[in-house]
Amino acid sequence: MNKLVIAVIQDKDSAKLMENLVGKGYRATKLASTGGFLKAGNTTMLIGVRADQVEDVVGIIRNTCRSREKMVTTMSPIGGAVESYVPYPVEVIVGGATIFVVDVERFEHV
Ligand code: 2BA
Repeated sequence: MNKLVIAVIQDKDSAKLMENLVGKGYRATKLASTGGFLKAGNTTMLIGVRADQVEDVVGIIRNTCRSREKMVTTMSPIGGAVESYVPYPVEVIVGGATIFVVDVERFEHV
């Protein structure tokens, strides 16, 4: 194992992704995480693989995780003054998946 695939995905896709990864013989760890922008729960998957398996794993993530529209309510000031704020709904498209592939310097399984 010399690569670590870190994928931030939506909670709704996590069970299916884990099933698809484990079904193909990959090992994965699921972490509960929170997005900085939406301040809502999401899921981070850690998947340790060989370099030649990275594209397969990224393909599984791509085929399993869907992007979805989410409404976020931000507080918007009226008239530029700080005294009155109104809730202001904004639509964002949340991936799919945000994927990082990093080199693993050392791997021990004891
Ligand atoms: P959140 O930070 O909660 O972001 C959720 C969605 O909000 C993002 O979807 C994007 O559509 C929007 N968004 C985020 N920051 C924004 C900003 N400054 N202005 C306007 N819209 C913004 P995704 O891009 O698909 O990201 C989904 C989740 O993946 C993020 O949740 C965060 O937990 C993670 N993520 C994304 N990029 C990352 C990065 N560079 N490093 C670490 N985590 C990242």
